[in-house]
Amino acid sequence: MFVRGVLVLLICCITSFALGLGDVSSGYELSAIIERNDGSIVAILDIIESSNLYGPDTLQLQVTISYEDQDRLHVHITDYDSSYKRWEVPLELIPRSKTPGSSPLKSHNTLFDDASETNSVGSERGSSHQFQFSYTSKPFGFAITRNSNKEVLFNSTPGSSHSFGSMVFKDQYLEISTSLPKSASIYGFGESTRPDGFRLAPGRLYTLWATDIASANPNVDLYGSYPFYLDMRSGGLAHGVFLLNSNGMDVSYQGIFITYKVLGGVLDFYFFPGPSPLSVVQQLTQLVGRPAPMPYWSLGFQQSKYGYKNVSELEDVVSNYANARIPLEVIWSDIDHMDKFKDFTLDPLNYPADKMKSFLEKVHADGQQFVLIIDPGIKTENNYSTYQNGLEAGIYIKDSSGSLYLGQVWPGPVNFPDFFHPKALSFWTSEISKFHETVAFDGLWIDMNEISNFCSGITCTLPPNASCPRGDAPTQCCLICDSSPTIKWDDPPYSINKLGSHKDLGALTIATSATHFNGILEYNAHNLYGFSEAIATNRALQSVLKKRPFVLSRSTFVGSGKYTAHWTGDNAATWNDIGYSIVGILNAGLVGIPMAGADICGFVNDTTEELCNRWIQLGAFYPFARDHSDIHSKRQELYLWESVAQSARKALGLRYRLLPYLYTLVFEAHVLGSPIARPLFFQFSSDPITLGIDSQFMLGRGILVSPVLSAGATSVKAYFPKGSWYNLFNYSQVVNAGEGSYHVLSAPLDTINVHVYEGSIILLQEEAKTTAQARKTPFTLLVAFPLQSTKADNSEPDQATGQLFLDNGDDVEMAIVAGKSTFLKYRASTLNTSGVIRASVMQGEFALQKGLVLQKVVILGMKAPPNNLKINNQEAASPIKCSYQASSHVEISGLSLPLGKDFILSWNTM
Ligand code: MIG
Repeated sequence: MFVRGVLVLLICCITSFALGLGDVSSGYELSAIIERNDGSIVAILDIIESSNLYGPDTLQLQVTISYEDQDRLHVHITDYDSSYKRWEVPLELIPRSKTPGSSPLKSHNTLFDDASETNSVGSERGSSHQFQFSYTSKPFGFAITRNSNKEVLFNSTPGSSHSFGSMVFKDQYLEISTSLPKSASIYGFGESTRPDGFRLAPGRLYTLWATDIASANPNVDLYGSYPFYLDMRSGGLAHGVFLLNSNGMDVSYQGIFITYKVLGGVLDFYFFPGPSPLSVVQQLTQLVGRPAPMPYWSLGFQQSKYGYKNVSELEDVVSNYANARIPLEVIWSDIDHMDKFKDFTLDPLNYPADKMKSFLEKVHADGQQFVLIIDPGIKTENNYSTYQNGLEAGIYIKDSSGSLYLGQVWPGPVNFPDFFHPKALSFWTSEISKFHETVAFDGLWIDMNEISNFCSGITCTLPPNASCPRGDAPTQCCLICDSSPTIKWDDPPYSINKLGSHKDLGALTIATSATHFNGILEYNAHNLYGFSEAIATNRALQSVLKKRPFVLSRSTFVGSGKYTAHWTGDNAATWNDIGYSIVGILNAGLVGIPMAGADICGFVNDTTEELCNRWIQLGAFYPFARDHSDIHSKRQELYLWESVAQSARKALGLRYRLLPYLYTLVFEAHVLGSPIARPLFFQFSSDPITLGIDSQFMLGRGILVSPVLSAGATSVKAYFPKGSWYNLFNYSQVVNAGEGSYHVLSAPLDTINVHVYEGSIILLQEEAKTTAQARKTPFTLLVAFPLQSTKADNSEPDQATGQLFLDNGDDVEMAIVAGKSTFLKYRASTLNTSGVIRASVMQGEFALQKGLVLQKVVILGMKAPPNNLKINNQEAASPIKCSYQASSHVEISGLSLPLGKDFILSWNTM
């Protein structure tokens, strides 16, 4: 060990460019640098000394550096020989242009108060860029520095400590590193299950290769791939780094550096300056696409199970929810309804079309919804019209011999639609449309899209005369497969750490030598399959339903959020998994997939009463809230245990009251990219304790959720950043956190702690069985002031702000449009003995047409009951009542203020 260290040191002292131990290549040197008219810089690099490890080096590279916008620096590195085509993520998936256009970020960033605030923090905004780009010539490396404080954020030049090697660029292997200060907190590189927590732990390798492996398995590459990280530096400044590359990769985080080892494509980096973590996500989603608008109903509670045997089981579940007085919005169907697991079919015995029809009529009449599953594998069967239609359209993926790639999933032998094929969308839309005539589903669930395959083979064929799938073991491969790699795409020189054990790229999926339209290799496009299916499914649903689509996808990529919601896959019913779920949801929100959830009560294994009880308390505050379990697991509908039912009524009751707030977050996500569920540091980035907190999370800016995540506990130790926090269930049990502190809160079995933060204004409605019913109830405006004003002198008022967005809930467009939606801002302030709440309407017509009314105002943090209450400068009179409750909580009831009109409510406590 010792000798080795000395050796490395000597080598790098003698020649800075000779290979160090562990280096793959000597790196490149700058040969020319050109400044173009459009302000971009092009650098030409030559290899210093070529090596053959992992294949021959690309001898000459072209680096293009451009500021596409104040909020985005783009560094693109590819082969200088432009006739040699390297793979890049197609523009159809992530549309991007080189010219800075008018930015939606700017037109919306005044809607939500801190969005504009955070964007102005960077002092250099307005005229110049937030970053500085610099480079070293030999070996070539580049650095990105934050202009405002000269902090180096990214630096790929190997340092004297030689902790990482030079940049490598080959056909099937790219390597680049950046140094980091030890104090940086790094987040991202999903998707995997993270016992370490949300903040990355030094020493870990993150492998990005979409794989159908249960999320119950920690620290392995799961269903999605997110080559993005958020970097939090001291003082709370944030920036983001996105490597727009869909190839398989290993990302190794070593505390003081990150190394990417990528199987192909180009090095296509985007740097986002923040400087707040929220603005980083806004900047990222401005590039990759803003999250899809979600139908209002998708915020309701949803029940699913793999293994509902027939229509009457579904009926029972729905009516049991009603009988137990637990809200149920959506009933789901897994692959159980299919005829022998074929997409777009119904099992004639257990799910006959006529029974489904009358079941769904009732579901819809009761204001509820129905979502069902489709898998990508289409059974290769002669009389199966879906299969034949796909054949005619010629849209199936091919193997390396040019035949259709034969895989095996639930129905047995299948071909897979290629969603890159220009004819795939019309095929998919037509199948969805025809099936919708039989089964009036409201949304679609796309599973198995990694793509999952029960066989692993370069080419597979059907065994003669054998039954496939085997009835006793349907998941066992029954095809005859040749799995000896014949070409370089099946067995690249560098092996990523797939599943933690360097499994073949083609294991559990299709061969990487398989081809899509135009010869696109699965090798390159593998991580994008779920993304491409989500786009097609979203578009198909929209044209069939003529409404806002709801899609739930298992496999996702950065940018998928523009089309789909996401769940974290097959977790387990354990106390560990309930905790991991928060990190999974935060990781999706970080890359623009804010509508995320985990299977409530756990998917594999049998849940327990206590676990399910705690899980519905937490799950009630997931953006996407669905109870789902495996065919082998015991039933876990919430009404099965009285304690769970009671918790569900209580926690979901609050969720339904919060629907206007949650829906406004959906809108904010759609126009700005902001996550719905956020880590605490998104709001309190200058408080370093928040950087490590992931057993609690926030909904938007104003609500903190502090669940119980361990067995037997009846209290929870929770961190409260500085200020006053009010329990949202009863407005009492105020936590006054001073400058930020841990508090032990009581959490008996029926209780989850949910707090609202000072400075927030939140719109509430009433509890109801469905979101449609909840939408008919009157509104309450909740205003939270600090319990004790912390302002030093008496001249500055305490402030609170909030917003409200409302529309039909399922129009295709979600936007502020006259007559179609309502958007309001609320602002309140209080000083000494007087206070005022103002509603300013940006669009009010929709709310006026619907006759929506504000009936109650709750003010928290009042030292004394208000006196001299005035509404629009008129003395408030009967039936308006004002009561002062415990814990400085004031309730003004009997109001009937139209929601779509401005108002001023003022008081004086003298
Ligand atoms: O091979 O459709 O993650 O939610 O219940 C398993 C059956 C296929 C995996 C999904 C899970 C779903 C299950 N599916």
